[in-house]
Amino acid sequence: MRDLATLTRQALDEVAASATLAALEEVRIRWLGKKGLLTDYLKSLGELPAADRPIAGAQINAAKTQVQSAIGVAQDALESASIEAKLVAGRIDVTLSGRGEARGSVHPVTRARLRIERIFRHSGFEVAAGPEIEDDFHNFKALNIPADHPARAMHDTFYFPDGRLLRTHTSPVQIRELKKGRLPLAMIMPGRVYRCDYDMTHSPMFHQVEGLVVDENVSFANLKATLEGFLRAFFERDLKMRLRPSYFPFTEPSAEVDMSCAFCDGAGCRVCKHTGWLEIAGCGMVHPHVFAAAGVDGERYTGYAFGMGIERLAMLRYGVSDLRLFFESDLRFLKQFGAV
Ligand code: 2U9
Repeated sequence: MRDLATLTRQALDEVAASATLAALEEVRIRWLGKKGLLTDYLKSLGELPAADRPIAGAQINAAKTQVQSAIGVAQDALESASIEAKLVAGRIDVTLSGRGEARGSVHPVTRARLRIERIFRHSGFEVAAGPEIEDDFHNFKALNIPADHPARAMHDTFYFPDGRLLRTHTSPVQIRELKKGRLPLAMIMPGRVYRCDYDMTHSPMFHQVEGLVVDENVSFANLKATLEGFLRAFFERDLKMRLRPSYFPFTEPSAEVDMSCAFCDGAGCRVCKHTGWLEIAGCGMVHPHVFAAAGVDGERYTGYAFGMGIERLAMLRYGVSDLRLFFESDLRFLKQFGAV
């Protein structure tokens, strides 16, 4: 048993001297492995008289445990040291100058939208958003477009098998806002809309901004002033505006909005097809049926609404002649638009 004390000391010294995890593993195998020195020692118990075996066995096992736990402690220490060394070696110098610092640019449609939002916020409007997947009620029924209404044919709608649909205009957002019952309100709702239509001048996804103002005594004159103020701010031009009577199911009376051509100042050019005017928006006073569907008291409140296509506004503002350029992701086109 004196031998055992010497062996244990020797094993512990070797553990303490192991400078790497690999060296430590070798020590473990040499002492505690299947053919290890302490393991062999345990096997030699058979040579002892039967009466001595239990005590000797317990002593050898205690020695094994002691060596095992010393190995565990050494292993933890070596592992921490190795992680620490890796962290030190891999330290990143964040003060070094970067590579490839080319700046992206803002998409012209986004740029136009941000410009629209800034102008309306400036005159007290809030900006609201809503879901692009809508139901029949919010996209059609509440907007005075019942199932058999001819206006349904004009909105070439994408339907899901369960009857839901991709909104064909941002008007359902206004219905959702009106249903909240917080009046008066002045809001614009910019967003993506979808119509099953694709040619030179139509894309299945495009962007609209609609506006809604509801209060007591809101008038058509207020609508006209708001639109004229917006167009002048957006185009930074002393342009003229005119309204032509029109029809929308959700407004009454309704009008189409023309502005004097931003390219020729009304003199006539290719862009305005020599009329001097560009059609830019639709508008009107909120129809009583719409107020009723959204739970608004139409005896007390009146409201105006308008709608515009953001791509069209962007084309006129930035001089883009083809709608499809907005959707082709051609970097040569997109790179011409800087930061906002
Ligand atoms: C509610 C009540 C009324 C929104 C309106 C238009 C007229 C309009 C088109 C312009 C070009 C869509 O992008 S476009 O194709 N929009 O002409 N939109 S009035 O009227 C509403 C909306 C919501 C509750």
